[in-house]
Amino acid sequence: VAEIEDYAPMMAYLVRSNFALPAHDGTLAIGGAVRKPVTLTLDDLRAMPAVERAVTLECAGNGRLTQTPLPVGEPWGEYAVSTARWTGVPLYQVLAQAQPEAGAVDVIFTGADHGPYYQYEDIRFVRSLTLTHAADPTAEILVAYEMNGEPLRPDHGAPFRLITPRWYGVASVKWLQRIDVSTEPYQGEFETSHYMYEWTDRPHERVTLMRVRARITDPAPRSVIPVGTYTIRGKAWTGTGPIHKVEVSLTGEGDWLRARLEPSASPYQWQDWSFAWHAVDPGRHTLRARATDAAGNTQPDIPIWNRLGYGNNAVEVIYVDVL
Ligand SMILES: Nc1nc2c(c(=O)[nH]1)N[C@H]1C(S)=C(S)[C@@H](COP(=O)(O)O)O[C@H]1N2
Ligand SMILES: [Mo]
Repeated sequence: VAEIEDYAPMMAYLVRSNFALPAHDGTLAIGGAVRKPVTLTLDDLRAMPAVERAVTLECAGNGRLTQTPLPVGEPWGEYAVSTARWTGVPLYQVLAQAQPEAGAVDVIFTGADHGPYYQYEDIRFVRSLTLTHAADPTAEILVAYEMNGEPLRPDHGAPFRLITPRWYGVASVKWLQRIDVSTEPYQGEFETSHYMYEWTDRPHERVTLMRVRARITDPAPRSVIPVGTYTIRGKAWTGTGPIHKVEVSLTGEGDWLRARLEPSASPYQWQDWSFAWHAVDPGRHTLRARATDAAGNTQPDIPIWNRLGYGNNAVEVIYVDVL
């Protein structure tokens, strides 16, 4: 999919790591509640049939800055989402080699990175998925070793990482070092303490699927455009896709007009949308874009506040001047 490169105008590919770049010994150990523990190298993974998937990853802290009061955490403004082509082997095939035991419930993924974190002197980056999800061929989770046709770069998790489609980026564990099958539900720091929605009015929830969201990529906020027809363009994505519709509002009043939506180029990749705006009135104009997905989810007008500021998918509002 050559056009992946063209997405660069939206933003350089994001890098988000909780710790310093780790050393990795080049092996991936699969153990725990399995009948046949195995250790694989990059060559072993490359010897298995490769698959390639275009996947959009968004950091769950994307857009945190627009929440009031400002939540704690990395102050992501608007740029923590991107799409790349990932090559690797299906996770279910890697798991099948080790033969999970009957009665196993969770699969624990350990990254090679570690360091001080809140009350911990030294903690590793660890995340889990249920065995049902991890071993489901249709979930299309990858152990990926290439990004856009190049060996994975150190920042992005070399030599190999998990790519978990539809979920926020945190579920795509980089510098993957161990996969352990567990007969107990896993309760790690990075899924039960951080990466939790701490709602004010209902029970806390784990951060899982990406929430539906549209972004305007053109025009840029605060730009000046000439009187005439201007094609507004953007991207829309969701963890419960595909996107069903994108609407724009041009007055600040919430009079929603249907945008043209391109079909998905792949099931896990953002979709392009556009709207031909007859920008005939000089002056300042407010533009909004709102997506609705196949599951009927749409975007709120105001971010839904949670203490750690995750999953902000409020409608984007920009203004431009027509001259
Ligand atoms: N081992 C490890 N994997 C990790 C992280 C991390 O800190 N350590 N950060 C996660 C988060 S929060 C995000 S958003 C994505 C970002 O992936 P990228 O840096 O390749 O864009 O990696 C995820 N995988
Ligand atoms: Mo993230």
